[in-house]
Amino acid sequence: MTQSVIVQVGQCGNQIGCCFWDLALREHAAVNQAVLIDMEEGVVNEILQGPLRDVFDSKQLITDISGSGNNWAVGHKVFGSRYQEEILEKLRKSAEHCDCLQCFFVIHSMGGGTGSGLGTYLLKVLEDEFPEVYRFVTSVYPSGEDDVITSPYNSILAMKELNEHADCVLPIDNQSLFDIISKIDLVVNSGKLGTTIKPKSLVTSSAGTFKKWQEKPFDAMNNIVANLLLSLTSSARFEGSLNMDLNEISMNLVPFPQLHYLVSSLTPLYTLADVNVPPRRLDQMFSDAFSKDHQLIRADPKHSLYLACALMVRGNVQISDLRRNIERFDCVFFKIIYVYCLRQCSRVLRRPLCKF
Ligand SMILES: Nc1nc2c(ncn2[C@@H]2O[C@H](COP(=O)(O)OP(=O)(O)OP(=O)(O)O)[C@@H](O)[C@H]2O)c(=O)[nH]1
Ligand SMILES: [Mg+2]
Repeated sequence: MTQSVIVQVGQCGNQIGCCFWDLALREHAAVNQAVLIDMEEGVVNEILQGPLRDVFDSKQLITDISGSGNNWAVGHKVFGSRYQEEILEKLRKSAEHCDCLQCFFVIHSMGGGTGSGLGTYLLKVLEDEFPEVYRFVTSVYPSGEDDVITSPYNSILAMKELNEHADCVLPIDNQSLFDIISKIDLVVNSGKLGTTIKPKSLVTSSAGTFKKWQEKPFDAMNNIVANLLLSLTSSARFEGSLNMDLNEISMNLVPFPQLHYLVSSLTPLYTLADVNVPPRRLDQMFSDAFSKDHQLIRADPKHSLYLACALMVRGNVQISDLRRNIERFDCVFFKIIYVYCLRQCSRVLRRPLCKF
């Protein structure tokens, strides 16, 4: 079985990371391989005092006091060179614990200083030090109304580094997360919970919000991202003869080295996740996966072209139902489709279809 080292950089990276660990630990108690980095202490200290404190190795944390002040250059240039050796040493230590290191899984935001500046500096360091190990990056992009005034500049500067030094990027748009949460709030507050949104669905469940007693502004949004990462990594976290590694996903979906940004979507979002999915629900889930309402980044692929597509299905799903749906969509707009089916996290079906 392969392993990944998770690198959580900056406030956003650490908050989403912890939400993800909370969910992952519910699924199975595993050995943790994570390095937590933030150039201010607040978020990491909170983690150390919270319910996840025993999950992280206190020797694998790196913090400073001032933060990067939402300045990409401070994170990249100042803290990058100052902490390079210390960070590398901790990354090497984590890597040594892995029998078969599959990838570095970096979580950060684009809009601040540390995650954006230092996070992307690390990608170059990882590339030099571990050229064979994939760098898979989850990047949170600022919304139009972001209160960090420098976020557009930080994002552009970080984007250049992602282009050059990441193997695969999963962009998450805070605006999309906000829209999903707003839709939920609207329905929940109108008292009409039922037909579209069920209690304990992915977005209304508090699982993954590790500080339930004191909800923070990003908790609900982070819960969605953590659920996406949970599904994405499930194939790597559970044993299974046909399971996919994360780097295999990138290998199949990235046609050219710099075309490495994936549009992600998640379903069910509004209804209760069910292990035994009836065929009609499955059909709806397939349709939802390609609708704008379920995407975690604002894009409309229906008006463009899919170069490659991966569908990761968890639960007790019949292969025949999957085939039927692939054929249904193949006619509409797919050029190439790869399907990964995860049956209770233990089986993956891979079936490339080429249609030109
Ligand atoms: N989705 C999400 N976005 C966040 C979260 N925390 C911050 N952000 C966004 O991230 C950007 C700010 O970056 P932060 O991660 O706070 O900054 P940082 O990396 O800690 O860097 P400095 O604080 O400047 O040292 C803004 O666009 C915020 O909207 C979070 O927990 N979830
Ligand atoms: Mg910060």
